[in-house]
Amino acid sequence: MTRPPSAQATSAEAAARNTDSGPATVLEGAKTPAAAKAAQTQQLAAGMPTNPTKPAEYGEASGLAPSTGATVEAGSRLPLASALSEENTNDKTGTVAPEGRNNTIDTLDRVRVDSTGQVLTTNQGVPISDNQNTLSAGVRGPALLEDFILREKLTHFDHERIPERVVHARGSGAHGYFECTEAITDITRAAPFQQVGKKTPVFVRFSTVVGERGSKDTARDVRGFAVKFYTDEGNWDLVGNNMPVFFIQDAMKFPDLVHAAKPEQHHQMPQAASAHDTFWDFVSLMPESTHMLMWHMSDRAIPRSYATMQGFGVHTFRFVNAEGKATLVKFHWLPLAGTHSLVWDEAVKISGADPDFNRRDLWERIDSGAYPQWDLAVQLFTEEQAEAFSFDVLDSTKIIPEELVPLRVIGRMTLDRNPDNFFAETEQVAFCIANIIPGIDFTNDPLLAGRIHSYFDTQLLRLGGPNFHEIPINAPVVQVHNNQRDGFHRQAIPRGRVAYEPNSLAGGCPFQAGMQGFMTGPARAENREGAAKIRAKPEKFAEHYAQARLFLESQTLAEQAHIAAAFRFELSKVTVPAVRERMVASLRNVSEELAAQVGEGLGMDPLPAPLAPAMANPPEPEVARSEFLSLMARPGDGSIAGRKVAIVVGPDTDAALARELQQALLERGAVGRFVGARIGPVAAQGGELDADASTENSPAFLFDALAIPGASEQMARDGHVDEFVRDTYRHCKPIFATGAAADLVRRVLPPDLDTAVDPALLLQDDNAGQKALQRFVALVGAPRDFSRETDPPRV
Ligand code: HDE
Repeated sequence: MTRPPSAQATSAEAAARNTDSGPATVLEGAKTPAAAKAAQTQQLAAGMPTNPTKPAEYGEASGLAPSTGATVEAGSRLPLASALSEENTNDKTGTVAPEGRNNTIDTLDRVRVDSTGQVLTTNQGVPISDNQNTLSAGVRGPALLEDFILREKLTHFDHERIPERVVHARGSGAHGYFECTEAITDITRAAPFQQVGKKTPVFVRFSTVVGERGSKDTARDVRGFAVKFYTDEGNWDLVGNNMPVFFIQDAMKFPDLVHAAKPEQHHQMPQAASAHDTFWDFVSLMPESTHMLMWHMSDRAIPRSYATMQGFGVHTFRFVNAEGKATLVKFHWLPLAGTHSLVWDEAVKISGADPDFNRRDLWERIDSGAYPQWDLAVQLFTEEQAEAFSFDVLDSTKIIPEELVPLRVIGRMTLDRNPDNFFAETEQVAFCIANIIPGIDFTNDPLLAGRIHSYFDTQLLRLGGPNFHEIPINAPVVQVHNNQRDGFHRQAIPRGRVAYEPNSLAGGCPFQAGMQGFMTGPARAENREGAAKIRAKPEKFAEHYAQARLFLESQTLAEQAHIAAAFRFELSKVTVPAVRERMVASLRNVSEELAAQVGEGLGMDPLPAPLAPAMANPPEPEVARSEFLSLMARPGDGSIAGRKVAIVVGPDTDAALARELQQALLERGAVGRFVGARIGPVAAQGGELDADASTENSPAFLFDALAIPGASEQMARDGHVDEFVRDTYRHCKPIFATGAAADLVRRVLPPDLDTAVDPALLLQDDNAGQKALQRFVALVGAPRDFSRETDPPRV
């Protein structure tokens, strides 16, 4: 039976209002939005009678060149809406979802809060009339449960903490940008490297590994160097360290390593230190850690500043170009300020006087315009080259000496903005080694594989669910569109009813990107196709000592002495002699001289027999000594920006010289602080100086150099000033003293010391200090001259 058209229209309009069932046919040219939506939805679904890309999913060809997803354009935005009522807007709902946009992705401005001129409110936006008093029944009466304002405030406070990172808990972050200086489009299609001058925003977090969130900065430890690139093709996280190798070769050993290094489980001691039994017990049983131990015992483990550390991606990665051709790559960050470290005695003292030493330094450098900068360099090499090396490039306990594959600088990173809020940014930032972008790919390094799993997993717990990518600091700068839904703290409100793919009801959107998207490189030479499932290590992983020796041999004599002293110190803290002996037995495989020095320092006579190496006939290493591994190899550009100088002042200070020095330092981006016996005005010779630090609150080891422009009786009687001279001298930092202060310095130092031959000791008997001033200023940023050092120290 045919119905009159008007009756058909009426039933179509009626059917369109139901959310279940529906008519057999849909009316074209419907009048109401509901019927129009039904008609257009039908049109959309009919536009995709089959899944057109299905046949292309099969076979190797699809693996090599996946197709772009099929889409159908809707007649209007109507059929893609969640609800017809989206047209009814108000101040809260806003308007309909802007076309093709995800507004949770935007600059951080959308979440920055400025309370200037605003009244206090609850978390519901209700103005708070009284932020001083709990609601009570009468002035002296009991507090009332009804006080939702108090309860909200206390409850939020009770929940302020989140779990700290299992490792790298203590960290400091900064914003900045990466600028491409060489486009390497022939090697990779990765977005940051496509165009000279292209800037990619970054957020960087530096950290120590072992200590808890509130621990000291200057512990002997590896430093994390994690960089999040917010690229045009999504976030790329290069989560590296300030040392190019690692303790272990397989992720299976990571929890063991961390448990051994953390405070011992029975009494939770020591905090932020590797100098204890369980660490040395573990590493002495794991000879693959020997190379890393050399780095760990070197001055690299106590950096002067995050700005003076090198950074390394550690693993071998892959660059992939637009044609899909892969090149193996190692990443290096080279600080423009050069590589500079502390000495151990200094690090120990700093940890007491200023546990925030590195954090403060980073913050102050950035806020004073002395922006930390690093060049990004890559080592590029082929599978064939890798095959021929005496070591395995999948082994994270090995470097590729720069003599074998030189560095190529492709860009520069500048950190130019401190975070607004430590928790929201530095604490909530979630680095993940699995965050890579088109043009970058993994290798089969077994340590890397574990990391690809672990970082995502750890954030789920730490940040409370699967939506941590929506926390503003973690959100990319490009749009996010997918069918992942729900979970704790979801912020995006997806429009429409479709959360699956393939679909026809949303016109196929969002659709797969095909060749435009991230592609896992198909050719992996190291992947032996068809090999049996196995738990084993490649043969070359068994060689454990050649690169430990390479590192040691490549250090200056002073650096070698520091390494020996660090082993002696750390092992002297071990309470079980057998553990010490095992470690010294292992060191004999690196260097008889080092083992003898350490053994002697531990009262070991005779030395234990060398540990039996895992590989009987190791291959001859290509390089026995590298010119790039010493901290001295990269002294930097000579800049002193960000450095700090103590200018000790008192009644006989030459005020003009003190001011001139302060000015000269400031002009070069460094800070000269007037350090008095007390803070406040000092009536010096030729004018008043304002001491903003005191010898009591800012001891010498917090500074890079010491100047005493003239001395008074009072200063000569002040034991703190003696300590300034002694510590600055012992830590091999420049000292500049004029007039009576030159005598004061000589009095503090041993009488038989020939102060005239020390280039960093500028003692001017007359008051004509200006001559030496410029020399002193230049020395402030120079590598330390360790010729003063003796063991034990004389001063
Ligand atoms: Fe990490 N590491 N790691 N690591 N790592 C973490 O992730 C892990 C390794 C590094 O500033 C954790 O968010 C495993 C090497 C840095 O937030 C965790 C293995 C290198 C940071 C984790 C390694 C690193 C971390 C803890 C062995 C240098 C701090 C909290 C397979 C290349 C990032 C977190 C930041 C943090 C796991 C080894 C660097 C637990 C399983 C090698 C810089 O996921």
